[in-house]
Amino acid sequence: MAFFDKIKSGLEKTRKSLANIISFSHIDSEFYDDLEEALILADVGAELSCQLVEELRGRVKEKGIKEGEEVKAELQAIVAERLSVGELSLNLATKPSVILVVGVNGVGKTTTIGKMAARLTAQGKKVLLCAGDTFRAAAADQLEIWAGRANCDIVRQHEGADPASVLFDAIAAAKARGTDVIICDTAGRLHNKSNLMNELEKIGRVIARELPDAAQETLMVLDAVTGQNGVIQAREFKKVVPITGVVLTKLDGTAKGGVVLAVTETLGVPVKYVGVGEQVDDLMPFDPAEFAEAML
Ligand SMILES: Nc1nc2c(ncn2[C@@H]2O[C@H](COP(=O)(O)OP(=O)(O)OP(=O)(O)O)[C@@H](O)[C@H]2O)c(=O)[nH]1
Ligand SMILES: [Mg+2]
Repeated sequence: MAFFDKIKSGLEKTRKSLANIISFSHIDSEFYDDLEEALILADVGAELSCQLVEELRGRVKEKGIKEGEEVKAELQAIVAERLSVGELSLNLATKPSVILVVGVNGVGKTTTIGKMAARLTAQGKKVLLCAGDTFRAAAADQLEIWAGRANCDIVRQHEGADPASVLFDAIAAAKARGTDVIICDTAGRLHNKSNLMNELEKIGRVIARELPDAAQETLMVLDAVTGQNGVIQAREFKKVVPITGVVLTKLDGTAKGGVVLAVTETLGVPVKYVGVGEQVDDLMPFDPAEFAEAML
C-alpha cells in the first residue's frame, strides 16, 4: 500500500474537519479563526497554528485567492514547506555508520529498528543490531527476534550491562565483520530521567571515540498518538543528544497528525520515517508533500 493510503485513514478525522471548514466557509476572519482552532485540535500546537494561519492569510491576500480549493492548495503548500527542513534520507556514507535510536518507553524504538534493519538488508547492506537497552532482559530478546526477521546480526550482553560497553563490543564486531550499518537500541525508561540522559551521553562519547569519522544518525522515535506530549519529549532529548531525524510511529492509528509539524518545528530536523503498523514492512520514508495532502 502506498504511503498516502496508509496514513490517510489515520488522519481522516483531521482531514475531514479541515475540509469542512475550507469548503463551507467564506474566506473571512471567522474562517481563519475556525481554521486555527482546527489546527490546534489536530495537535499542531497553539503557536504554530497561529503562524500557519497568518502565513496563509498573507498569501491569500497577496495572490487574491477567493476559492476554497485554492486556499486548500495554498495551505498544503505551506505545510509541505514547513516539513521540508533537511535531508530526508539517512546519512550512511561511511562503513560502518551508526544509527542511534532514542525515545521514551513504548514509543516503538525496538520495532522501528527491526523494520529499518529489514529495509537496509533488503538494499544489500550488512546490518548489525546493538542491544543497548539493557534495562530489561526482555528488551534484548525482543531485538533478537527482530534480528531474525531482518536477517542480520546482533550484539548483546546480560541484563544490567553498561549500554556503552555493549556498543563498544558492537563497534568492534562491526569493524571485524565489515558491517555497513550499526543500529543501536536504547532504553526508554531508567530509574530516573537523569540516569537515562547520562546513559545517552555516555553512548555518544563511545561513538565519538571509537568511530570519530563515522556517519551518524540519531533518530528520535515519537508515538504520533501522544500528540503534543511528543514535543515535550523531543525538547528533553534534544538537550543531551544531537538529534538528526525523527521517526513518527503509530500513524496507522488514531493520530491526528499535526504533531508532525510541531515536532519538526521544535527540533528543526525532518521526520525521516513513519511507522504505520506492527509488521516488518510497516515503515515508510516520509514525504512532506504527500503528508500535507493526506492531512488536508
Ligand atoms: N500500530 C502500530 N504499533 C506500533 C508501531 N510501532 C510500534 N508499535 C507497537 O508499539 C508497542 C511498543 O513498541 P516497542 O518497539 O517495544 O517500543 P519501545 O520504544 O522499544 O519500548 P521500550 O523498549 O519499552 O522503551 C509494540 O506493541 C509495537 O508493536 C506502529 O507504527 N504502529
Ligand atoms: Mg524497546
